[in-house]
Amino acid sequence: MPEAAPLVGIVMGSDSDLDVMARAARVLEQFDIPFEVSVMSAHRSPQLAATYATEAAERGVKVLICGAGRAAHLAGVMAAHTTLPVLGVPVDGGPLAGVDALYATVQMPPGIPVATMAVGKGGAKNAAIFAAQILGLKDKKIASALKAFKKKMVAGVLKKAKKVEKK
Ligand code: RP5
Repeated sequence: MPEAAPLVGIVMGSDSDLDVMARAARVLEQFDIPFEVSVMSAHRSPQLAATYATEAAERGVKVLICGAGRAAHLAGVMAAHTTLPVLGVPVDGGPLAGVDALYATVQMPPGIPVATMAVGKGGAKNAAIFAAQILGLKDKKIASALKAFKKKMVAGVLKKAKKVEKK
């Protein structure tokens, strides 16, 4: 069977971001959402990044998840070249532990929004859940998988509560 066309594009500024951004990929796998992963840089390969963002919608991609560290301009550059929703993940490498990437990702000028997630692995996970929520507006299977996911979280919290209460 041919592979389904990717609905989500995960892009990162460097292969050193993979440890963080792999969290997004794992979540999309759980939701059975087809995605593609690539490395491109707003600074080191700007033309590649611009072309990818410009062509993503035509290829059927619906959401972009962009992770970068340091002076993290990747999500912003992507957003400048597409009307697709762009979710930004500030990666917490570098001497400033992601604060630099957070500011660079979140402080977009009016007119070019980037939906900025939390710093690091938690943010990458949330970006994938957020992408599922966007896709779930039209896809009933994804919407019901999200409901099941929330129920599972409640069960997990109750389990933790019981464990703590026993102590
Ligand atoms: C950013 O610079 C990348 O997203 C990465 O987080 C950081 C460092 O890149 P490398 O020097 O590890 O390739 O653009």
